[in-house]
Amino acid sequence: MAGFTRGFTGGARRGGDQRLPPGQYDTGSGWPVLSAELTPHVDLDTWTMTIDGLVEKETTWDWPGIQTLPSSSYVGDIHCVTTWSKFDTTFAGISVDSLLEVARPTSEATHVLAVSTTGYTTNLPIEDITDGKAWIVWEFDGKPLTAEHGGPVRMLVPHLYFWKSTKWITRITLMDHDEQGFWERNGYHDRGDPWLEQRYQGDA
Ligand SMILES: Nc1nc2c(c(=O)[nH]1)N[C@H]1C(S)=C(S)[C@@H](COP(=O)(O)O)O[C@H]1N2
Ligand SMILES: [Mo]
Repeated sequence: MAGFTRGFTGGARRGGDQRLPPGQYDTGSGWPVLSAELTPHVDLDTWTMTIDGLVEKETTWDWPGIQTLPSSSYVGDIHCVTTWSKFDTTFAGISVDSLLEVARPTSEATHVLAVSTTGYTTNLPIEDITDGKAWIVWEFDGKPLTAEHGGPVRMLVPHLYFWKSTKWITRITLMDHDEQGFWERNGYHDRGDPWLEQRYQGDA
């Protein structure tokens, strides 16, 4: 059709899909479950969350203790590397910043390993979990987070691919180097920015 170029059409479509990172589709109201391990039973009576490694004050919170921290929520999108994205999610819990404020990372700390009760791990640069970019959450859409989705308590790092959001979180260890976690050792990217399409080792 006269007046339209391929470039214009492509540009218009990109404009319409602005919320979708490259290569992703909108999964709609569904929420797929992706677990490498069997869903564990985590009892809140014995649950703990620890910040350790390169910190001034290694600290462990129990369930009543962590709820004394200021509540914080995330409203927005999540993106899984298997190409689904989910729009307008609402998670509630606390900001990782409130934990680090207490534990105080030393100046040597550059990266963290987020550790699940199951042994699942993922690595993150410290900048990706500070300044309001990461949460420890226990509610989804105003209801307790279900076990299959990481309940009672999971991590949430929504600006990175969702494998960085450790389910059944129990520990964040501060380190002076990057150390690959479960999926990173299995070929996935060390950082995982969906907008840069950092899916696999070797991607930009
Ligand atoms: N402990 C643990 N956390 C995990 C995973 C896992 O297998 N085990 N999978 C990751 C991946 S690949 C994704 S996409 C999300 C899936 O979360 P969901 O099952 O709530 O959708 O959790 C991430 N966190
Ligand atoms: Mo994923």
